[in-house]
Amino acid sequence: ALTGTPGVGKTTVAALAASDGWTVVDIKAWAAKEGCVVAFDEADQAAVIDVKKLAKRMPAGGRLLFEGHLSHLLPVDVAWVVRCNPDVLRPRLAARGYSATKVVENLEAEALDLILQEALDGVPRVIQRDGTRRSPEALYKAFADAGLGSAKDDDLEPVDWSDRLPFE
Ligand code: DAT
Repeated sequence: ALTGTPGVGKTTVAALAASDGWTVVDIKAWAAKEGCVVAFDEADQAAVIDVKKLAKRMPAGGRLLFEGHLSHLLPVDVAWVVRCNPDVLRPRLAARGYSATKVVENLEAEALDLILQEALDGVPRVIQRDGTRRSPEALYKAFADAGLGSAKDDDLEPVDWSDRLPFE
């Protein structure tokens, strides 16, 4: 799984992975195709995906990379968690036209390690890398170089943006 808070750089890394031989599955598009988009959250302005139903439709084998901020909830072997300093993330989210509430929610999620914690709860091996000061190419390489062996330990580059909390 290639996961992380919206705006951290997942899609950018996914494009590089695709050109390096990975089969990339965009979770949102795949969920729509499988009839697993169950609602639209108006407040969140986001599709609600039935991840449990989607998990039952997981294709097997190959170098498959599931990309999206819910991908770590699928029964994957490894999660790549992309991180980004909230100061850098904020203008990216604002540029997407997100509401002020949605921007703050995502910045809080990033500073609280929300996706990392979820990934650690459910995925056998978690690799975390900070994309804040890395080019997309360097970021992809940082994940690819960590290897994939499911027996290996988690490999978490430390980040701490808790001093930025709270956001407004
Ligand atoms: P995500 O798929 O996690 O929502 P994205 O790949 O669409 O994020 O990237 C969000 C924006 O940030 C986009 O304008 C590209 C830019 N970006 C992504 N990775 C970057 C990096 N390593 N350095 C600088 N900018 C980056």
